[in-house]
Amino acid sequence: MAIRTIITEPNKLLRQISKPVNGVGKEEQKLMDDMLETMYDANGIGLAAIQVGILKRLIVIDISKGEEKKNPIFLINPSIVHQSKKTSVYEEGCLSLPGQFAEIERPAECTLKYVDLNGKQKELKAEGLLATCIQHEMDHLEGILFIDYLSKLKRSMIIKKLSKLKSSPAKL
Ligand code: GNR
Ligand code: NI
Repeated sequence: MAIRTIITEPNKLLRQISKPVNGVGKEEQKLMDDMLETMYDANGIGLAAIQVGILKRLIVIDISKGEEKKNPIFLINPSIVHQSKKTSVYEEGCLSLPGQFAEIERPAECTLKYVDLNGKQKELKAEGLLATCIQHEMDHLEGILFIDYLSKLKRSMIIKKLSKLKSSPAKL
């Protein structure tokens, strides 16, 4: 296992569309292992491969809290088959937008199809924080970030802040 570097905005890679994976082999398993370790190290609840610079439709998620038993979820080539009309609002953060948070409205429930670490087709119905996290991660696969749901002004302010942060020697 290894911790990989998380790409932050502004970076063109974060706007790329990730490519479907053809089967689950050692390479994918190793990468998802690294992604999980990288996510835990950064205290995140989800991570898409594109955030470590790999254009593959791979996601790791674990919304368990500190004391609780770890509960990692591995999603390969996920696709949403149903989203509820009912929505919910969560304050979202993103490891690729360090220090930035905003309330985002999304469908409260979603059902998805995906391939698991063993290459098996699975279905999952999610609600609450898990549903929000899944949709946030699946947006990454399409090159979408949560700031895209904010006004143009708010979005450009956040990007400006982050580019300043990158160029300043006193980095966070
Ligand atoms: O760590 C994360 N927290 C979070 C909180 C609310 C909604 C979504 C997320 S995902 C984020 C990690 C991340 O950037 N995943 O892409
Ligand atoms: Ni994110």
